[in-house]
Amino acid sequence: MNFFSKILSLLLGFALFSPFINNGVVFVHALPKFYPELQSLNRADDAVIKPLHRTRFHFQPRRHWINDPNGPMYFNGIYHLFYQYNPKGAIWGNIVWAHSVSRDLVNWKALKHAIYPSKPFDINGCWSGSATVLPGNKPVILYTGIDPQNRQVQNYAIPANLSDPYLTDWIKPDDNPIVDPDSGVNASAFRDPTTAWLSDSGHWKTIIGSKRRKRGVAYLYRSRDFVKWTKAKHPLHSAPNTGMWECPDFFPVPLSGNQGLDVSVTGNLVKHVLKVSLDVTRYEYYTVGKYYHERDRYVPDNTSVDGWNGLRYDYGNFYASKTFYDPAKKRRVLWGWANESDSAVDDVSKGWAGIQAIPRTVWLDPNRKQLLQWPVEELNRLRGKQVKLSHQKLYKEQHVEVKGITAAQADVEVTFSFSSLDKAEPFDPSWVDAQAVCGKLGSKVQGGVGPFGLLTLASENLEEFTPVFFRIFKAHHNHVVLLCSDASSSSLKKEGLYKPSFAGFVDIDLSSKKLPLRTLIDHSVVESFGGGGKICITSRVYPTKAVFGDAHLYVFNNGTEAITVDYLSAWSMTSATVN
Ligand code: DQQ
Repeated sequence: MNFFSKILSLLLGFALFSPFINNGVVFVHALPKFYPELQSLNRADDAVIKPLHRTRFHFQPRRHWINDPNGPMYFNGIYHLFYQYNPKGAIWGNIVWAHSVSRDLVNWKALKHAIYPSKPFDINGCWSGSATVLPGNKPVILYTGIDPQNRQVQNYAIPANLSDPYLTDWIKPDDNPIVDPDSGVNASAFRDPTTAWLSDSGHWKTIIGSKRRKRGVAYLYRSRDFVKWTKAKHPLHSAPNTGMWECPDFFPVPLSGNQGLDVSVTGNLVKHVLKVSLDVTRYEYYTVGKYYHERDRYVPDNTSVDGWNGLRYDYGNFYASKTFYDPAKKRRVLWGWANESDSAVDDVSKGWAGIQAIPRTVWLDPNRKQLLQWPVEELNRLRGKQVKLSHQKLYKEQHVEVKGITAAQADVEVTFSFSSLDKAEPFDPSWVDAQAVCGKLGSKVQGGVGPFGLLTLASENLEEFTPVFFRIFKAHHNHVVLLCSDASSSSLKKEGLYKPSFAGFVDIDLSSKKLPLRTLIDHSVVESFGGGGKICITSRVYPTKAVFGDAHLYVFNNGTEAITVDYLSAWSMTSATVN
């Protein structure tokens, strides 16, 4: 889909964002919309929280609105997750940093809010930011405050008591703000400082997301003491026509292996990744490239598209993401926000809105052109009853039920195989947008090799289902693999739902004639990892029939080429203890 049709589909479907038109270009609103009339002054209590679509092993607070993950870090054996939270209602507003802690990234304990508006430098909001653990094991948070003039300024906060294992209380020193928008910077587009890295020269460096007209920009700041910051002459990176860069993230990955690295590592044995969240599309993209640390310039590799059509962590509902380095397991872990796809009115009536996707380990694909992602290994501890299938043939128009697990709360790993690609449908070179192809062909239009995959959250008679499936096309010189997570038939509810046919093309070697897929199903979220983590898609869905014990899971094939389920393992997932 081109930029305009992407925006249009957002406008048609997504009630949360309202459009405005500028020079003939349709934009969606920058931040989530503020609905003064829907802000409740009374806390919704547990009695009014609607449990129907609440997740059971994804991160969410007990009630109200959440958005971006903030300042994730590991400190003295404990994982911390802060997040943007509205303590007063289920829509965006009154934003504070809520705080939860965990020993395993799966079970979480809620603490009191860590940072909330209280000083002139953040009186109108405590927006996104990051944590950096300074030498001597001292965490510091950098975050964006909204000041009385509604300017975006950058602040720091430090733990009140380093010997408190939970770091419950945070102090915002009086020398804040530490970075003001200077005259060359748009003060209403200057936010979301990254985890800082330390250079050989002894300078700390951080980037702050911004825009100059329509150019997305990552401004670079340097400091020796973490308090006095100076803007570098040049941004670390910028790209034309990408609009505001929210929540940038910048980190090294080793050239080989799946270990993570501390953010300060540079050199010839690493590449760097720069991710930005595009305010205009509400999608993110990242590039893999080289960081020239002496000049503080980042240059994407020529294999990485720098712009709207760049690589995405997730081709579905996943935004404002942030990684952190976990020194305990030597891995880099990615958090991302999966917003609701229902309406603001639905959210108010549910009493809650927003989840975090399952934290994912990320590392560089051996092809060095993209990242790979996989749910953190600790999630496997929730796996309960297991059922298996093997060597199951699926002829065209066939679906087979995977029985014996809780299909509304499950983890499924499957490898499909096919014996030939001869029947692959021709690929139309004008199909640049995977989501449009998925929307057009879906799972119901018969293909050659595919569509085949899973029917998740399916009602018994398939009035409702969310298919996650591959479809393989024959292009001029190669084959093109599409992964779709199609919400168009996910719910019988007609009004107020955004039901996109999310999809991405995946660069995958088909010589083994096998395609693996892992899908996490959790009541209102279907989170898929195709090709061993080469492509991820998260959908939010709201079934009315396929709920709890009435949800079913199937494998299916709707292509003329027979498909084999080489091996499938599905587990009922037990519920995590979340907040
Ligand atoms: N959310 C925060 C901003 C950030 C945006 C405000 C991204 O700091 O740019 O809640 O979702």
